[in-house]
Amino acid sequence: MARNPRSRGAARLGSLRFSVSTVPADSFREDVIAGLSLPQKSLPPKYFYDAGGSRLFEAICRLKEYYPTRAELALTRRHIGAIARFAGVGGTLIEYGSGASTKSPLLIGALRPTAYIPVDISDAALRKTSAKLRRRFTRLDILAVHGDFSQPLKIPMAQAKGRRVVYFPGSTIGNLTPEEAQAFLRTTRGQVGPKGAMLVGVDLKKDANLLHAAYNDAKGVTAAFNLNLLARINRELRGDFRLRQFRHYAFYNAALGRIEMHLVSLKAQTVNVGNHRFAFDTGESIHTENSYKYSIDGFRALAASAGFRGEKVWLDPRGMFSLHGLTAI
Ligand code: SAH
Ligand code: AVI
Repeated sequence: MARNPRSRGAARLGSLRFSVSTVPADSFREDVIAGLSLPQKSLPPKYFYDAGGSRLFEAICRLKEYYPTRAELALTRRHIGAIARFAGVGGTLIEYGSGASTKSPLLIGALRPTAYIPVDISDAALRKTSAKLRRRFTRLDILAVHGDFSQPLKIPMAQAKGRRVVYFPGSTIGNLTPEEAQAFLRTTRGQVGPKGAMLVGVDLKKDANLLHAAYNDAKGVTAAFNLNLLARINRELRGDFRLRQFRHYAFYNAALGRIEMHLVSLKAQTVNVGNHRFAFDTGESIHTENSYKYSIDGFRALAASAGFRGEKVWLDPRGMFSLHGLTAI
């Protein structure tokens, strides 16, 4: 007799579905024109991540100077049992800024969620990673959302069974201002509900020399990642930035507790983006990214202001990086 694949005892296969939330087609153009019109020119870091930018970020993660990925991976491996006890098994795992999902397989393996919802602005990274996870976790339902987490998002919550756990690794929260981070945490608190939890990877304050090295690597991969934003503007918005006439510049701003990345104009020049023209003085910069570094107590205070209790914190053996386990207050 032929076996019915749906009959009891047969392994149930998971599914892979994609949905699109908020990624308005014109927002890139509008944000670039608005940002380059400011007295301190600036561009939102979320636009780093086209297909090339996502690949460059993965190359950054492999650099010897860029410690966050290795440190977070080490702490996740070391504490995975305690992390799973904190987050609980069998619920729904929602990951913001999933990218290459380097650490999520560890979490999926230990938490055994019924559904995994990765959310990313990079369609290329989201598709590649979701397909990879689908092959590895054949029973898991993957509901991939291509969307911008700085805007209201439609997460397919109807399919979220059990406890909701939001995972936000990589210190991507550090790329938000503390005010934006607070608003994001508040929204997340609403999403997970009173019984939910959040796991947030947060880079820690440390010796400014280590920070400086991490964002000024010897191979120039971080510089290429930063300059790729201008190449993307040229390609997608009819820009004429000459990449050789801009230099990557990153430094630790101790007063504000953040790495700042800039692109500095090496000469007085004008640049066109579509029909818009922008003048640059020699040495004038475009501010492209902040990467805030927190103390453990500083991050707990931020989480508390958004309705989360800092219940647990795990560190890597060198105390470089933290993973916070938050529950609803
Ligand atoms: N979580 C991964 C990747 C971190 S890189 C890790 O820990 O290694 C940051 C990721 O967040 C990228 O994949 C990028 O595409 C995504 N991202 C950045 N800003 C975003 C936004 N506003 N909305 C959705 N995804 C965003
Ligand atoms: C994704 N994000 C946490 C990285 C960071 O460290 O702020 C992006 C990055 N920028 C330069 N190098 C890495």
